[in-house]
Amino acid sequence: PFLENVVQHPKFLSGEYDTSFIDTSPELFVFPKRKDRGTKMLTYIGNVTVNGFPGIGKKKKPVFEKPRIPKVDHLQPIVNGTKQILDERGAEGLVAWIKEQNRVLLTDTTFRDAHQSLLATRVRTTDLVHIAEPTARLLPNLFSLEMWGGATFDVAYRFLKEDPWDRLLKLRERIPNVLFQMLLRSANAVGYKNYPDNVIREFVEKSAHAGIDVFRIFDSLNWVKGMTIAIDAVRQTGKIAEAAICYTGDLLDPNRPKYNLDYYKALAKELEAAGAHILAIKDMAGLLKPQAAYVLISVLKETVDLPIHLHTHDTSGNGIYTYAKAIEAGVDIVDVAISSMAGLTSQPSANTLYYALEGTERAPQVDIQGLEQLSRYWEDVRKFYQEFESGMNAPHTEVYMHEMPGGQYSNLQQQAKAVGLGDRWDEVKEMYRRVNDLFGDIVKVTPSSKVVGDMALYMVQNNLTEQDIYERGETLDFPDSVVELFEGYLGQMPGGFPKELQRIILKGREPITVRPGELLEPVDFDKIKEELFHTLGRQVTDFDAIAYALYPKVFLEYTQTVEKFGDISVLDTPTFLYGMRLGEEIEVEIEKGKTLIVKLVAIGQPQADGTRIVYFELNGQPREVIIRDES
Ligand code: 3PY
Ligand code: ZN
Repeated sequence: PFLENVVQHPKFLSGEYDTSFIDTSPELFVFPKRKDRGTKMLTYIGNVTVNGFPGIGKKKKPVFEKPRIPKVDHLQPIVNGTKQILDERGAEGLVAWIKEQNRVLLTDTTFRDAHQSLLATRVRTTDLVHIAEPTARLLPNLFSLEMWGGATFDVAYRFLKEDPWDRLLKLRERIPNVLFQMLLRSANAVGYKNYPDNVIREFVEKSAHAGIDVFRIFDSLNWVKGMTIAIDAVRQTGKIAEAAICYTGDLLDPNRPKYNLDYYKALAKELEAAGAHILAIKDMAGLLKPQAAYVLISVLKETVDLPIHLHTHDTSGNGIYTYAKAIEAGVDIVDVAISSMAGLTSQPSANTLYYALEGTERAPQVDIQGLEQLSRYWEDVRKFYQEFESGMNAPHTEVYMHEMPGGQYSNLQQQAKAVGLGDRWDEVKEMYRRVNDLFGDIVKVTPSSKVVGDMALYMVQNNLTEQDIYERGETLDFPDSVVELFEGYLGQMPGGFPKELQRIILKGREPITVRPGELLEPVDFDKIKEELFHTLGRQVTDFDAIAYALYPKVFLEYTQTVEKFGDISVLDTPTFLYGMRLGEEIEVEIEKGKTLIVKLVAIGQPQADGTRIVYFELNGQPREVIIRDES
């Protein structure tokens, strides 16, 4: 182990060491404790059985059916797809190929936005891995699979205690033929605040290297200046820079002129000039009505010489009609989800769109039987996560009033409950819209949507009106996120910030008007690696260093969990979320070819010190673990 520590030490690797290296590096003598993976795993299972899972609590584990995995012939070669087109012809070649297609192309969001919007982003890597190869075989004609980014990165470490990079690598290995797409929040990367430029560059470079092909890049205020570093970084990697315009307001409403056709045309031209390969229209709340879609797509097709990729959410129930009109107007690619993971706050259903367009010349090239088989799998898997459903179970046209993004609805609802406003939810939604108007009609998407949500909760909780803000604002303590927005730390707003409100919120402080990245010190990744090596006592990857740079606290908590319980990403989801029933037996494949058989035999009574003994059988041998009962 000593030699292993030496050869893995960042100083050694970088060649920056001399004869004092060993004497001045005590971490070389820190050896990893001998791992007993079995005991760690039983400790996790015992703990979740006794204490429950965050967000679910202590619920009896339901009996779930084994998910129906489509039968595919593993021996056949996997059919080539868009990934090979990009690899062989490069970014420009792929763009030329898209333009040659007459049929509408499809992006499947099931692996990312669909579960971010329906299941609080909780779908785990194991459930994706099990359906990866069938997806590659059944849907080889997809344009792309959106499978990373947005909230999936943070939630993986924070709640699922697994490594999102590992997810990317595992899926890439199993899906060699379809482009992998991610959602990148420009200077906010996959976080909620602006990061230094070198963090964005490093993140993009390593993501591309690990398997991302298409980067959908948006800025939460549609501020193109805030997108330039990300666009440039993606272009440098040879991958696809898909720059997005976030759609907001109501294009055809003459009473709402701020976000009109001229606004979108100007933005589209700016993004083309900034180096976009593809233009995305990101309708994150599902506000783009059918006729507006027709007008917008028709005009943008004439404005720029880029393929256009449309993203919407089906919250209002109008999604398929909006897509039909956009397809009529010549949109190149649309975002859909497998039907059992589609609709409501998620994307419109791929299966439904197939039937809507059947027999027309723009019908997508997709195997409907494949979609149906995949839908059965997701129908089963979705049940594992039922505790994370939002409770919305019918079209919700109110979205045209509050304009909340698909992914925010259930989140803000939880936040409202947490601060005791659960029974005033209708007021919160209405206040969300009023805050939008107070802020001068603002684009609402992560993280600007979070700021609007924070302000709405703050105003409802303190019974404040717009008038109170103007009259008593000097004495009010606004949420930090609100202050940061008005300071300019998320970038600049279309048409500028409302001046008087800005003055009140900043209480005399001057806002910044430059790109926040110009003011932030670059992150020293070598230093991070050295510090992490010291803290974790193990080899540190580039991936770890990026994760730490993005969210140090979340990443360290994740590593502590892994230290305590081992790699729990290998557990099946029902066991991960609910633990085990008495007498139940499960199999856990901890590595290829190595399976543990675990049986829960008994749970002892609480002892005087607040612990319980949980009795298992591990591969037929009795094993006990001591668990602190937190109730
Ligand atoms: C995200 O940033 O996570 C989004 O999905 C925005 O729509
Ligand atoms: Zn979305």
